[in-house]
Amino acid sequence: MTDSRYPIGPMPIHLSLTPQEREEALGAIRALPAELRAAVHGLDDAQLDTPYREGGWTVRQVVHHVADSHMNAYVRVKLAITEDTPTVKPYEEQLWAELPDKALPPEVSLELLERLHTRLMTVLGGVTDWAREWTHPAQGRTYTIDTLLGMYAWHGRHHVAHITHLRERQGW
Ligand code: NI
Repeated sequence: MTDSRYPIGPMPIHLSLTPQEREEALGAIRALPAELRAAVHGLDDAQLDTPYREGGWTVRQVVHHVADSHMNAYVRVKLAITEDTPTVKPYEEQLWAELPDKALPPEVSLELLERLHTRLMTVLGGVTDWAREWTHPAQGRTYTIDTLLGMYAWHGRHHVAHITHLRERQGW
């Protein structure tokens, strides 16, 4: 049985990646805006407002959530590069997903993600030390920029799969 919440399995937490794994993760992050755009292509408003699973976010909320999350990713990467073991700021993603911007057209967040990932990929292109650390206050341990790569490569695919699996199930 696959858990509809975790169509590609749980988020990986790696402290270091091999050069090959890093290239793969960078490729996934680079590809995400186009893959998310393709995942929602052609959906009408009623389809966009359909939960991807019972009790879950709508397709529209999933798209806006990816933008919320990856804005935080961008900030976390820049903090990790520019400060010594910074503590990142967690956020209440469920509450963020209920704010009034949840009703905007997905296009707003698709364009945001395209621009954001251009900047994120450019920043990542300058990283020379993938082991630079950061901490998460809830977990009380340190992670690395490699950890962020693995997390956010997974995160984009995870949410794209929510949408593509819904479309398969619905025959959309
Ligand atoms: Ni998420």
